[in-house]
Amino acid sequence: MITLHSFPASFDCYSSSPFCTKVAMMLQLSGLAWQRQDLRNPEILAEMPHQKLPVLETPEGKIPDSETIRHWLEAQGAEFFPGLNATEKAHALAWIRMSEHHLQQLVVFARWGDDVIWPEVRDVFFAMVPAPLRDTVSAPVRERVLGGLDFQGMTRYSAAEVEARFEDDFTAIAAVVAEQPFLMGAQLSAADLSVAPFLQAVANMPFDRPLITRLAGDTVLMSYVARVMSAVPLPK
Ligand SMILES: N[C@@H](CCC(=O)N[C@@H](CS)C(=O)NCC(=O)O)C(=O)O
Repeated sequence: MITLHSFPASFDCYSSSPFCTKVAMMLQLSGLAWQRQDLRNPEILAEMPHQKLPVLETPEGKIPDSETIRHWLEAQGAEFFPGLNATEKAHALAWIRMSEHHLQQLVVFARWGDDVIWPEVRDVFFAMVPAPLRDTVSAPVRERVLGGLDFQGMTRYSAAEVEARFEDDFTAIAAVVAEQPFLMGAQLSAADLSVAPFLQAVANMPFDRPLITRLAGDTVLMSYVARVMSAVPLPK
């Protein structure tokens, strides 16, 4: 059976990683038999091809990266762009890249970049580490994550600039899904499987912080996320 190596659930999301949630939804849509294997020991990551998750364990070996997994599932017959022509598929790909390379930074920034909520976030993500050791164990990981955001440039913006950047994304997505059920029209596509989990990952965080409350209070975007999630129910 195919196994999805995933990060565990957090903040009422199927996985703490929107990339893992995306792959779970693709697997569900593919109709293949699959099972979930949650990472409980961070050292197992070192055994993964990119030292990241998701990874799909298949009869052909371990496949890392949600987009490579998408291509593998498509080669097995799955269709994630139903009824779309080449131009529409190009637009869908742009949504995928927007979410996985920009909204992804929002998720990372909201979780790891906020000193006020960090102790609570740390206790969720490092729950497998005994409480007295959590700070020591998480500190170098957080430093690496924030280093990535700094290299990319996100941490060099003011708070107002960060909010404005993501406001543009929220406005763009909402403009489309206010008019139609899914990003590419009446039918769910790969674009939704990327965008919705990233929105959900931020909105589900139970903290009163500007970007989180802004997103969680957006009825158009939250109805859209709920629509996508209920279109592909995932096993608990
Ligand atoms: N491009 C990859 C991104 C996967 C990714 O960034 N996974 C993160 C979790 S959201 C991860 O495994 N991080 C662990 C690490 O970098 O140590 C994909 O599409 O699967």
